[in-house]
Order: sequence, then C-alpha cells, then structure tokens
Amino acid sequence: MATNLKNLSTYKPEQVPDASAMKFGIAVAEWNEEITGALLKAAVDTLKKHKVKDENIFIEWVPGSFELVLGAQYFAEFSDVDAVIVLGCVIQGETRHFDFICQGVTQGITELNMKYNLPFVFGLLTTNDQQQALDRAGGKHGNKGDEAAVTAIRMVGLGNRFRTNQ
Ligand code: DLZ
Repeated sequence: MATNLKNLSTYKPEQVPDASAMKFGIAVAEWNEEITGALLKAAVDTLKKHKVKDENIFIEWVPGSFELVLGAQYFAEFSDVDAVIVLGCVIQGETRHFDFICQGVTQGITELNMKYNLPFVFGLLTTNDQQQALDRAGGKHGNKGDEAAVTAIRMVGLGNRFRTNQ
C-alpha cells in the first residue's frame, strides 16, 4: 500500500476496520532507541486514532532486534492480544552481524505467523545508515510505525471476518 508511494504512512482509511475492541502487543527494541521510540510513538498514535483503547495496548521493550522474536512469542503465549507488532531498527555496520540479525528476525517472525493463529507484524527497519532510518521513522518516507499499526488492525479485521463467516 504505502511503499509504492514512497511514504510509509499513506494508506486508505476506508480499508481500516473499527478497532475499538482490539488488543495489541508491541515488542520494541532498545537498540537505536531514537528511531525505535519514534516508530513506537507513531504505532501507538495510529492505533489510538483507530479507536484502540489505551488499556488494550501492551508495550514491552527488549534489548535488541534479535530479541523481538521471543518477545513477540511471549505475547502469543502469555497474553490475549489479537496481534503483535514488532518494532526495531538494524543499521548496517562493518561486519556481517546486520545480515544475521535481519535474517533471524525475518525468519522468526515468519515462523510465528505460521505457528500461532495470530498476526505478527514486521516493523523492522533494515537500513544502510542512520539517515535512511530517520527518513522512515517520521522523516521524508513517513513512519513505518504507522504502517505497522494499520497492518495489524487490518489483519485482525481479516481474521475476524473469516471467523464470523464460518
Ligand atoms: C549486536 C547488535 C548490533 C551490532 N546491531 C544492532 C542493530 O543495529 N539493531 C538492533 O536492534 N540490535 C543490534 N544488535 C543487538 C542484537 O539485536 C541483540 O540484542 C544482541 O546480539 C544480543 O542477542
């Protein structure tokens, strides 16, 4: 939706269902906190804009992006949220650490989506440098936190539609 417009925060409001009864878990990484804090704020603001109640937004910080997978799984195992959003920012360094973290989180979140009957939304920035991350955390390319929140609401809505049509 948004990415082809080069602004991650652009979406069609009519595609977003009423979220007033939905519950969301957000796992957010402490690494690159300037960025992840901005992603988190945008995600929470967007959830609230779509009527998610404060008391239905559960936020847990984890040390780094690699820990997002287990943080997300804890939500699935030990809470009754309707969807989990993970927010992190991995910036390319001089070593291959970047590749391993990105691969681990991508694979891990994909597997969680398959294992639990729950949407796990991938809000991980993987950038070459800090500026690219800032551009996507409230800069010229919008905010990936907005997109993650909208995606989470839409996926919960999709699940609800399937369940009620059974
Ligand atoms: C170690 C590491 C490095 C080098 N870079 C990042 C990064 O850019 N973004 C991020 O979220 N986390 C980074 N980490 C930390 C790992 O994600 C993880 O927390 C540690 O390897 C401990 O498991």
